Amino acid sequence: MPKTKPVVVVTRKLPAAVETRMRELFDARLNSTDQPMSRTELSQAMAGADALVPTVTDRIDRELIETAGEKLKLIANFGNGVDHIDVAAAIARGIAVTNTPGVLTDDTADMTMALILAVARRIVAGAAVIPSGEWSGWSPTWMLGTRITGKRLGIIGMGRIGQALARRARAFGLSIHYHNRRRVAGAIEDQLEATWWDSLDQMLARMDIISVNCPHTPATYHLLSARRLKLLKPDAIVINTARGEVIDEVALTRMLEARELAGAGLDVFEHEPAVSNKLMRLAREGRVTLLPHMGSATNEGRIDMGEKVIINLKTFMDGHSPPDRVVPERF
Ligand code: 8YV
Repeated sequence: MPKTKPVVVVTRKLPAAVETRMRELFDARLNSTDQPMSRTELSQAMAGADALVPTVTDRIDRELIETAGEKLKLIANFGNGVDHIDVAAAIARGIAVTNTPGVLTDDTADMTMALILAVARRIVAGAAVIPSGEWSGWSPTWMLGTRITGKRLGIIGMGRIGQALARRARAFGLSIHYHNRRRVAGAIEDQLEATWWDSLDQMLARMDIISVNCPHTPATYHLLSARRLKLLKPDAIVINTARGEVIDEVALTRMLEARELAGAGLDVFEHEPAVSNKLMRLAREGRVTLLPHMGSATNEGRIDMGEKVIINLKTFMDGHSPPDRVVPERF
């Protein structure tokens, strides 16, 4: 008798090639409508599945994990960040958690660089002029932005994405500074010509551009607090392609409104998908650039992420340790 395939519930619609492979390998329960699952639907899925494939839009908290059935042994996240999953609760219940590191590094670093340029050089406001039909011609003092060459970039979180951003930023003539829990290897620092700041406060006070590239964990929640944001120079800009929760968004908005900061480029928000009216107003005024969590949104990236999920599922189902198991020390 053929062995029954493991039941794998996927909470959102994934690229076609990924879904096809999942159907071949597993009893894949796919989401053709792409409507996020309700809590009840998630709970039902977790009660009957062998593995769950959630995304950043699913909140897999302790309460939900407690409703999991005996069968559920793996949460194979489609995405790198796992702050929407109570990993400790899952592990305590004997459920392994995996993620998809590495494959979205370059795309996210590209988008971070794009936001730096967009904010400093007013690309979004400029791009709206011609379609509006209101361009009357060039002027020496119009649409002036800020030169990025020679400026200081302070990267918070020098992991894969922080380092990929540093490589790009150096090519644009920015000097690289970083704050990280641990100083990175000397060889990496040398290669990136990066200056380590043990004190985040001291780094903040001296940078022209700050980019948040660390994961959201209990230790990084509101790392850029109201107090720390006040340390920034009034002509500084703040970029975030990591997680909204790392910045006190209310305090950031207040400072932008008061012109205590030059601008911000945000791809992530504290209460996604909700974005405050105040931030939206600042965007309409061309003072901030807001993107709808697009950092890793490339066809290639999403296929690579799906393939990572499949490798994690398959290895686990075959009785081995999956390559991207999230271990408590790492989150
Ligand atoms: C993903 C991300 O698109 O991987 C991450 O941590 O933030 C995004 O780039 C998202 O997580 C998919 O679940």
